[in-house]
Amino acid sequence: MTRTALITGATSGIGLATARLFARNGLHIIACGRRQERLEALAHELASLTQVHTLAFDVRDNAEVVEKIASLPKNFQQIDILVNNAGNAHGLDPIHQGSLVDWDAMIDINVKGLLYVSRAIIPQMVERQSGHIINIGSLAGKEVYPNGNVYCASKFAVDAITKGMRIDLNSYNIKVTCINPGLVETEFSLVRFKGDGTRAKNVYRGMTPLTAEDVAEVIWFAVSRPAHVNIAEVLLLPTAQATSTIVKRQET
Ligand code: NDP
Ligand code: 8X3
Repeated sequence: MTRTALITGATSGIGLATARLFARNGLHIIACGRRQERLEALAHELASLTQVHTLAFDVRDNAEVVEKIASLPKNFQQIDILVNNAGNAHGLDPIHQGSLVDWDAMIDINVKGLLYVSRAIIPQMVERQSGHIINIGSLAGKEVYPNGNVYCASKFAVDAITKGMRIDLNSYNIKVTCINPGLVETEFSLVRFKGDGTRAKNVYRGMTPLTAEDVAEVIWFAVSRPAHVNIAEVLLLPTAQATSTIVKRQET
């Protein structure tokens, strides 16, 4: 039977590339995000490849998360793969100067939002005793870098939640995977720097970052393994990146 994947943050970057790759491989897609017009464009783009349903909601709003998932039409109600990808960094400030609005956004989206979506979907996987959860963590969830403080904390939380899921869901035959990328050029830095395109571009200056498609390929590899294989976690870096702070750049 064709599997259905629900992908959060499918309007941009890693989530969008994953939706496209999953669709090319015939999976049915539930594409989520807040930007309705982008979801509609994606549904239109993928319609000739597979069955697509879109859900526009903010992962911060648990009532909306529950309502939207409950609204799925019958043929999309069974979710076999959950890709918890929605998230961003907001700001890059030392801890004593950080914005509380930015801190709330990162904790509410990257941590609580991932939990809300998971809580709404995992019970059906437990009942069926099958399913695969892919959490998108980060290199920032493995090491802390200057001014990364709360973003790193949110991704360390994703790492801990992933490990907790794997333990608690072990007896239900549910796979849990964490994909941890380093620098990926998406809208991520544009969001982090509040639309400042020059600052965002500078993050990737003089080096070749990962693309969203590079990450999507690893996600696809994880979901396409045989039933007895779980890719527990992957750390995926651009060749030019050794750690969060050691990046080889060609300076011009
Ligand atoms: P993008 O900014 O390109 O994509 C972020 C996605 O998250 C968008 O689709 C956005 O959709 C969605 N999103 C953000 N906030 C919310 C919200 N409140 N409710 C619902 N959806 C939301 O960034 P990336 O593709 O790079 O990021 C995807 C994931 O990858 C994130 O978890 C990020 O932390 C992680 N990551 C990114 C790295 C990078 O260098 N780019 C490296 C390591 C990890 P919309 O705005 O339509 O709601
Ligand atoms: C995104 C990668 O290094 O900008 O998680 O934090 S980094």
